[in-house]
Amino acid sequence: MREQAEKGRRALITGITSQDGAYLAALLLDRGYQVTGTLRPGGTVPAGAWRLAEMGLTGRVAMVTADLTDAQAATGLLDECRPAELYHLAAHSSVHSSFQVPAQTFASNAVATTNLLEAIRTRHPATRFYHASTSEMFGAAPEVPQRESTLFRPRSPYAVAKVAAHQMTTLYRVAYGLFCVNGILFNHESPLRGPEFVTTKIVRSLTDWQQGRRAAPMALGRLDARRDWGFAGDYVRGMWAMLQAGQPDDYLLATGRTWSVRDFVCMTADALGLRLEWQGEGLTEQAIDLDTGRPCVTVDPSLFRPAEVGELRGDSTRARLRLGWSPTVDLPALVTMMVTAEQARRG
Ligand code: NDP
Ligand code: GDR
Repeated sequence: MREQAEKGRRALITGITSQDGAYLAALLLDRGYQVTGTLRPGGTVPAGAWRLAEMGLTGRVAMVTADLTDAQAATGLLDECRPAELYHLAAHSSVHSSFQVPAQTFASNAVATTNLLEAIRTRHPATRFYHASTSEMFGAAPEVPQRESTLFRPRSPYAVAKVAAHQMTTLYRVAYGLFCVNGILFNHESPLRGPEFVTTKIVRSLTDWQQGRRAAPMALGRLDARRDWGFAGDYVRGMWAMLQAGQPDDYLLATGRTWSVRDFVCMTADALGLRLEWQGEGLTEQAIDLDTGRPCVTVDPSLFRPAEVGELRGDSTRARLRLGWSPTVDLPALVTMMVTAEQARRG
């Protein structure tokens, strides 16, 4: 682990308005860092500004606007901020919508990462660089659980772009000896998770249903998809630990357990006191609310992806052994946390 004092150390977080950006900024501020975050150009209020407000971070972090797909802007950003640690989180992060905008996704996720790596190589080689890699890169890999050594078989434009960024990050470590690491993070959620992702969609929709604010059933895509879901607060601790290690390397963070989307619906219903019964199968499958006799969950094939990732389950032994990292929140506790936060927001 590094010995230099953390107090006053400069950290730069691209995409600070992300779920992870908000948790990471809080962690770094607690440790005495000076934190700067990037916003993307356009719009007056960034989509994720509410996260910084919920975490009490508004005004405690410096903000810089930068288009990271522009190489000069990336270099200018590092010249201005001179970070000791750069956490690169900004990305087109929705797998589903990446099928609609593949070229934009590639620019945001792969080209932007390359621009930051070039800025480090040419002008700021002491900067330690974290890249937000993802379990989605494993895609159709037959190996379960997945490890750092598992071959990538990406199944979306998002994942293809992340593989490119991942391999570029590894290349800059190997070719130039820079401190560049990939954190291969499995799905992680929290009360700050965006509504475009299935966990928040389920929590919000079923809370609406339980409170009588929703009459129409919630339509979902693949109920059998299985994910290894953890808590974002645990995962940002792992990101930080990766940049404190003696040597740069890639690390996978996961809980090691996998659950289906259907399981997530059942846990959320339990947390809300809803009694569900599943009926039908395939496209006719639905969950009936036993108290009203009406369907509250149905399947909509328009929500299926052109290529799906069936099961993800990670083996984080390397991070556990070398970084001392382990998750502290299991999925039932995470669901309770998300439901409780959603209820509190509604007063
Ligand atoms: P979020 O979806 O919460 O936020 C995404 C961030 O990227 C926001 O700051 C957003 O800005 C910005 N952004 C969105 N689209 C673009 C774009 N086209 N170009 C540049 N910036 C953009 O992200 P998470 O916190 O969930 O994830 C953080 C990072 O980790 C991402 O790179 C994601 O791909 C990766 N990751 C996430 C995992 C997870 O389970 N959460 C797992 C593995 C990897 P704005 O506020 O303006 O919308
Ligand atoms: P994912 O997260 O694609 O894994 O990417 P998401 O929550 O979108 O999907 C998880 C699984 O649920 C299935 N699903 C649905 N998904 C959404 N969004 N909406 C639905 O209605 C729905 N019904 C079923 C999906 O098909 C999928 O199998 C997230 C993002 O944070 C990425 O940035 C990150 O890299 C990966 O997690 C790890």
